[in-house]
Amino acid sequence: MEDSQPSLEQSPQPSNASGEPQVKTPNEIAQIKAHTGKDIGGGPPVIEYWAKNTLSAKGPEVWKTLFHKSACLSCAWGTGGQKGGFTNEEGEKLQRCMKSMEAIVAELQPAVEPHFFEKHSIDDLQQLSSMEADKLGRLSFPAILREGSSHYERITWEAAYDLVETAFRQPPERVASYSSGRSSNEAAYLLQLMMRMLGSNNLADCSDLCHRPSTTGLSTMFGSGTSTVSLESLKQADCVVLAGSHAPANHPRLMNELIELRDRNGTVIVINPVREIGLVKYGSPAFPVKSLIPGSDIANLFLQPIPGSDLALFVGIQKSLIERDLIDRNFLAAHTEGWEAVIEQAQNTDWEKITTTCGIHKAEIEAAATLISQSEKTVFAWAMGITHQANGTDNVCSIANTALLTGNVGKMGAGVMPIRGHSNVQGFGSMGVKNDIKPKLREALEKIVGRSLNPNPGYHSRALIEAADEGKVDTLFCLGGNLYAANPDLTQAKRAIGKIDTVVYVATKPNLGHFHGLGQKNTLILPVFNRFENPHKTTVESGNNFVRLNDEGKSHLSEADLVPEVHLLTELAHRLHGNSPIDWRKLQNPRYVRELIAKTISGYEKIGQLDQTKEEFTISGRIFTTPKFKTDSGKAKMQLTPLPDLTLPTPTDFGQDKGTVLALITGRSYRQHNTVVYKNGDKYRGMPHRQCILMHPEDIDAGGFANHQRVTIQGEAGQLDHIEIISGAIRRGAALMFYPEANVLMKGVTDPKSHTPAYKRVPVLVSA
Ligand SMILES: Nc1nc2c(c(=O)[nH]1)N[C@H]1C(S)=C(S)[C@@H](COP(=O)(O)OP(=O)(O)OC[C@H]3O[C@@H](n4cnc5c(=O)[nH]c(N)nc54)[C@H](O)[C@@H]3O)O[C@H]1N2
Ligand SMILES: Nc1nc2c(c(=O)[nH]1)N[C@H]1C(S)=C(S)[C@@H](COP(=O)(O)OP(=O)(O)OC[C@H]3O[C@@H](n4cnc5c(=O)[nH]c(N)nc54)[C@H](O)[C@@H]3O)O[C@H]1N2
Ligand code: SF4
Ligand SMILES: [Mo]
Repeated sequence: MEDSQPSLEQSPQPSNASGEPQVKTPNEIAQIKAHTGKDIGGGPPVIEYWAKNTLSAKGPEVWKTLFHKSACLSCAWGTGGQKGGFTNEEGEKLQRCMKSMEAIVAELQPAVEPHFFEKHSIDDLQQLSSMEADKLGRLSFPAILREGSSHYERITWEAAYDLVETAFRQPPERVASYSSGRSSNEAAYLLQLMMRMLGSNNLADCSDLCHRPSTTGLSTMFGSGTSTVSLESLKQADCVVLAGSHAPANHPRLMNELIELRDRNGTVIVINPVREIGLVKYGSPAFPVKSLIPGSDIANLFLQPIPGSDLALFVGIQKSLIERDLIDRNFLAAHTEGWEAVIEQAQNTDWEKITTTCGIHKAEIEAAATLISQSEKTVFAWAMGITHQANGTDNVCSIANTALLTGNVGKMGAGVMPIRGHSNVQGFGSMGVKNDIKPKLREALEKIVGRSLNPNPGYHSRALIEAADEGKVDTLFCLGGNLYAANPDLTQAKRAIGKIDTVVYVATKPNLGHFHGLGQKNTLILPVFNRFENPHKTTVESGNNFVRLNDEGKSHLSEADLVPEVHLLTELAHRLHGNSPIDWRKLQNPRYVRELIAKTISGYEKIGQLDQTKEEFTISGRIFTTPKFKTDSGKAKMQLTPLPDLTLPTPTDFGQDKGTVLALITGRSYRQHNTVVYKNGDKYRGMPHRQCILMHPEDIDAGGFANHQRVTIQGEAGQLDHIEIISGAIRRGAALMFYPEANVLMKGVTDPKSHTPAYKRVPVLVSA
């Protein structure tokens, strides 16, 4: 078995032995259907879900929320806000997807039963699955688990504030926060200001586990770390390259843009080791007649690289463009730096090395290059398949290099577009929630607080876990999220958080972290209103750099003892910092927070007038419609991107003499939001429950396994037993499982430039 491992993964896909470009055919769709019973993504099940929920007893409340003037809770594609629940920034209607409703329905659950925590010990709670934890309902009163106690118990807000205040009065380097991108810009801004005034830059954030390689790579190259493309601009593209994204499940409205692109004869190139059915054909409810039932064709070209090898594929595309003189040398000379070295790098990398690294035939790589060169305006878009790699930042740079070589950044209809995750994750970054503060922001904040602030970087998410594991953290304040289950190596995450004295979870619903990520002395759960329930207006920022205003709302939980996040943070900051130079209690009205944001956050000037104008806006200085970038020279700085070494371990490395070693992709099922599972199984991939591993039929045969056989999956950090093999449309040598369950398997291997974990290329051993 050992000998056959590398070639298993690295041989180019057998279906393309002829070297023909790999375009989907009715036959291939039939193959996927044979595995999954599905021949399109999206389609009628989406409508069934809408009907079921909007016609149920909860229906009126669901409709009310859908029409509430606030941004969708779910993903950062962004919709809703002042234009109304179903309208995007371009004024187009029907821009709400089933995922949006799924998130709303979860928030509209009744409260956790008042005596629930008295009846169930922490041992009981630790038996719950992610889905069971979420289905307990909404958190509705503050609770604490004290050292030596077996049960969470109710606590008053006053007692909770006292405890948290005391916990924060530690040396600043021993205090840390973690945050997740569903809270508002105002809450995010307050969090970082409160922490920085303490002297702590330990502002770990979920983006560390997500798009940080995009921010790192794009900032280096363009002086701006977000998408250079607006929705308006995307609508003018004639080609989209979509790498490492499962948009049909995670950014469904983006699929409408791809359908419209195909309708105007544009081209979609999909790069994904998994032949996701929705990226082949997708039925969108936004186009009920032409698309919903028959499905719309999405990919013109579907390339299935080896997990973690996209950089080699992009260098291959560059090489092919250079060989045929299809690059834009005038553009490069005028608007970029370092282009000669990038060209030289591609020229000096031989085809053999490129094709064996990415596992794709030269002819297919050339076909992709040809399609890009034939297009006037190409948008290069990507998500976690690109960033969740040990060379995530280099991956991003290789994509941006390709875009620059073809003159595709700095004009309408073209550019680089990281597809962001959480609905306000990008806003958190803009508000300065990151462990390393930009000098410009520090200076602006120093003016407000009238003294100097700590310039040294604090802990990002992985460093936080490592530091906690070394006993260097006393207090952890989590504004949303699930630090425990989002991390690699759950055994380490649990142990590390367990060494922190006080852990505070500000949350709307219970999750695995509240039951496994327990502090050594006190663990507090502090319940808050969600976005559409706050008694005041808040804002969020989409991945397309559009700022939305959320109206005030009302919670269905009339008896609940909840506070707004802004209130919680200002109260805590007031206790810690007093009322001068900042009057924190005044900031309980977030309109005053917006005034501070306008003064200190570059590009956000318009937020200062938002309360008067209600005019949602695109952040200035980020959408590049001319090739003038925000670097010191105004030119894009192209980067060298060395090819990765993708050698897999052998069974012996796992302490076994047989079994099949695969490169495991861990990601989301169709019915989950990050660590929160809404429903088991994934119909579109033919995976009936969560304890499945998706494998190529030939890997199943070659390993002596059978479809549906239960096997053991061993990783470097842990193992999972009784996992069911599911034969599916994935390339040879790769496999796919769902997170967070799979996070017991992997060690925290990270990209050295961004510190983001390599969740998408986890070496595992499959054995009977
Ligand atoms: N419904 C729903 N929506 C969500 C979320 C959710 O959980 N549920 N989460 C939100 C968040 S925080 C995020 S970050 C985004 C995540 O959105 P995605 O990035 O789309 O989510 P993943 O499930 O991580 O899937 C990544 C895709 O990358 C592919 N892939 C894996 N490895 C590679 C590789 O080496 N190369 C290439 N080219 N492709 C690869 C996988 O097969 C998969 O199709 O979605 C956001 N939106
Ligand atoms: N193996 C593997 N691991 C991964 C990934 C992967 O693809 N594979 N993906 C990574 C990625 S991209 C990300 S972003 C992380 C996600 O990591 P996190 O953002 O830490 O986790 P979530 O599951 O999104 O957090 C959900 C919780 O947030 C709370 N919440 C929801 N709304 C609100 C609100 O309005 N306010 C507050 N205070 N709390 C709220 C609820 O209690 C809910 O249970 O996971 C990462 N981990
Ligand atoms: S695509 Fe994203 S932002 Fe748009 S409705 Fe769906 S979940 Fe919400
Ligand atoms: Mo994410």
